[in-house]
Amino acid sequence: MRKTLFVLAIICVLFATATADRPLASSPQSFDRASVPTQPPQTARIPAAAPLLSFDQKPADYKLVWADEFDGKTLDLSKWDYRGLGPRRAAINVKDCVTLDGEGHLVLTTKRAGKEYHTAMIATAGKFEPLYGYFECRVRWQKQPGHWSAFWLQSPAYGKSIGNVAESGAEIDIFEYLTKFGDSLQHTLHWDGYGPDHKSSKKAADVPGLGDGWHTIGFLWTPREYVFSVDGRETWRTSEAVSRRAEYIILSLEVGNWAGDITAAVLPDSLLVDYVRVYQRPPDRKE
Ligand SMILES: [Ca+2]
Repeated sequence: MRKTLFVLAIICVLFATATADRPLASSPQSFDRASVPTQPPQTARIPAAAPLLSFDQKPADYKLVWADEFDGKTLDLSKWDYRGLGPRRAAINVKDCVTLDGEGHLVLTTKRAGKEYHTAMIATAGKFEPLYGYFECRVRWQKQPGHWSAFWLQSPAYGKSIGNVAESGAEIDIFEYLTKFGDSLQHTLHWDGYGPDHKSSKKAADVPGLGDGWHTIGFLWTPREYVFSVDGRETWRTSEAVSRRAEYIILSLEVGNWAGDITAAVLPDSLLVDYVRVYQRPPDRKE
């Protein structure tokens, strides 16, 4: 009997050791973990696509200032407008390609319409134009070639003052996803207009498992730098081309050869967006 109790005690000690919280060894930076005390420890075996296992990238004192959870049945026009209705690249932006599925998701769709292609773009221009903050969205990618999805920020003064990106702002592509990228997406910055002075910088983020399922894309914008993340893991940090003016949010699908041959696509095909959330430091605290 005493031997049995001794063995049980050893098993308990081993179990407690094995389940103790471990440091996030894969974390490339010191995110604030204090705000997510209930999340389980990460292990190398958790696939990147696993939901809600990532830790919190936003600074601890940031507060939610704007969000769309897409819980309604139609696009909330107090927050968004249809953007660029009409021809754009190799498709036509139409309202009908922007829908909500009634299950909490925005659905941006590319579809055939006779010999044309219809697709979708929405923006918060004139309705919500934040300066700095932490931006996050949760998405499920389109599956077909010939179109790409993007979550991006654009400046109303883009390119107006060449050589002064702080004043003019930048196009900040928080993500661009093409199915041909597979388990990779692209973060891209554009500034100094789209003409001869145009400049850009980009980073491919390779994340195992990225091609399937739902993913959370984060972006922290401060006066000093940009920090991008995918599923809670930092993927790019740069102080290049930092905009210091308010910008608006865009969600889009675009049709073009960059993404491959749209004639080979099985359509309709959609990008699903679970939410867009924006957090900022309270105004009484200096950014
Ligand atoms: Ca939702």
